[in-house]
Amino acid sequence: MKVVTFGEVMMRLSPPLNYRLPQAASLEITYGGGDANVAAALAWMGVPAAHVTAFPQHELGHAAAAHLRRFGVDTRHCLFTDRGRLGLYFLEVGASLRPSRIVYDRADSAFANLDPAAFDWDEILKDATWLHWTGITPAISAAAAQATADAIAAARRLGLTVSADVNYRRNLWQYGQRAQDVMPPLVAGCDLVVCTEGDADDLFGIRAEPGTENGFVRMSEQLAARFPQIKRVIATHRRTQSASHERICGLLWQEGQFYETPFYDIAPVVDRIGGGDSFISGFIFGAATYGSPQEALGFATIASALKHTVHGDINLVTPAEVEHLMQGNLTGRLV
Ligand code: KDG
Repeated sequence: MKVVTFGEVMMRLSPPLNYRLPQAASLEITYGGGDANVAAALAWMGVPAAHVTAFPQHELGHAAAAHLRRFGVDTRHCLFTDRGRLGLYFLEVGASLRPSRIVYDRADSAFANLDPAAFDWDEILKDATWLHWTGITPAISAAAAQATADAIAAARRLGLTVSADVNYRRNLWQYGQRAQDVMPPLVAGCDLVVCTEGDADDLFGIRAEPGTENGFVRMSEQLAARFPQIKRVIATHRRTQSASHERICGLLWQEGQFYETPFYDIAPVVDRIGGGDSFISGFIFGAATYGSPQEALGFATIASALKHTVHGDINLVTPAEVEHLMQGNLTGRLV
């Protein structure tokens, strides 16, 4: 198995502890991006994984690439260009009733300005088995959306499994094309999607009651009817109690069958960024490792729950740590 992901990587800057941004005298640096986080979590779990992106051709771009390599990600197909900057995002970690807050500073990035013709997807994907992308990627620019379409088309030609985390970020779609027009043909090329009932409504006009099992099943059936390539739909349902207390369960629809996990309590939440990326990376790992869909879903949900206890964007947990909890060594609370 080899997984390839495609999308922007940003520098993440956070004040220490629970300081607010205007108070911060120093900012801690790490790097992340929805798609890259999936590659890094998989590489950390021992699955060959490559990330493809465009970085600026200077120390910051090279530092971001080195960060991914540190966890085992293959960055050999990344472009280094002089067409823009490294995007930044500032993260204030929340506390109690105050939720986390993100401020983006990512306009004119090397990724937004990428040249789609610079990626030879047949070459990049030639020894891969799985392509994963998120809805963040085509939101960044028309060029990024074109490159996403090219990657999906090559993956289909080469017989890869294609997955997407639909992840509709309304505030990112600013380049003049509508997500409602761009996303459907991209999602049509996917075998597996992560999708919430809210995103299905906003993007595809699919109505289903949010946050309920029936709503999830109804949504999944409608997604599969509209996009016949889709065979599996996964999602988490969350019950956010406070900035430091989350409850999540996993749901899977697979060719007409429905699976779910219990709710897991996570308290205290150390870092919720990348929880969704950990869910899909866990599912990719679980689907390749276990015979049963229920086990794959269980692995994904516990991997995602564990991510909330790990600082940074990337889920640095091992299969053994997840499996230990899958074997019932938990009390309903992951602390
Ligand atoms: O899923 C985590 C991402 O949101 C984070 O890594 C930053 O890619 C990012 C984005 O665009 O918010």
